[in-house]
Amino acid sequence: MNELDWLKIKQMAIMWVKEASNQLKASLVETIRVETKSSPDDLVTEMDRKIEQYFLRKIQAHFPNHAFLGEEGISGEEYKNRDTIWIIDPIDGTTNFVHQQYNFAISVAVYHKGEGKVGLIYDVMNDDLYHAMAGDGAYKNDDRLERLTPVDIDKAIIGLNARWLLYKKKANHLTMIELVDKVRGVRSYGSAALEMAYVASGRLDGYVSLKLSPWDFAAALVLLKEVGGCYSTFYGESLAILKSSSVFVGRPQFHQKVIQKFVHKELKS
Ligand code: 2AM
Ligand code: CA
Repeated sequence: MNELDWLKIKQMAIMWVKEASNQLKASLVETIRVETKSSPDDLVTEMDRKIEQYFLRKIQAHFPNHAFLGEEGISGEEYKNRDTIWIIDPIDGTTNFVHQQYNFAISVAVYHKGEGKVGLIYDVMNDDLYHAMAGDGAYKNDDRLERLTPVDIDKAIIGLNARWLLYKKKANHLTMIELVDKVRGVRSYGSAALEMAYVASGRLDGYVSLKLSPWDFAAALVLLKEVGGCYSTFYGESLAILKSSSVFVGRPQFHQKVIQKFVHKELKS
């Protein structure tokens, strides 16, 4: 197989995602070991590590020249100098996985020379696969997603974690509060990847987080690009695919308007 046959790569990735999701579902009936990482709210389970290992083994076996970056850091630092990189979150929404057994996703992206080629976000419990390949459109299962159209701020529903409304030294809680006040509704599902898949499929009009990592957003950007969705940091800067940062995604025009109205005002004051 040609190493850069993106359709084949996408099909293989889908097969692995489905197999990994079976492992995750089977684990829900067992007692899962849970630990904390950076804070008491930042959870990791043995399943996060097991699923990441599973993908790493598959990718090493089939694409030994590709690099691998996963949330649990099993691959180390070797990802830096390769053209093609797989960016994987084995469980996005680990807190939901542990506490609710619902609203968690597997997120898989393949980037080549910095460009998103394949993006998959799999809603495990609903059996909904959001998938895209560069230039080929984005899909929810068999349905092609429509191009996103603009929406007015006062008619928009956005995804936002309520913690960003709290006062913290570096956070922009007043800007967030103002944004929450002006939109029509705010939802919080607890899985950044799923929430951005909802933006790509039109269920949400925007999603904002003040801190995400590549594995949280890499696949979503591939989907969003295919439907004309906009993405940047919350300050309107381009996202660097291998760096953690704030992330703001949304419908065209709505995205720019929010940055102009709320963020730029805050930066000037
Ligand atoms: P995770 O479950 O893969 O850690 C929760 O609002 C969303 O933010 C989830 O998608 C979660 O991804 C992500 N997130 C990123 N960094 C986080 C952190 N340090 N603690 C908790 N959630 C984090
Ligand atoms: Ca995760």
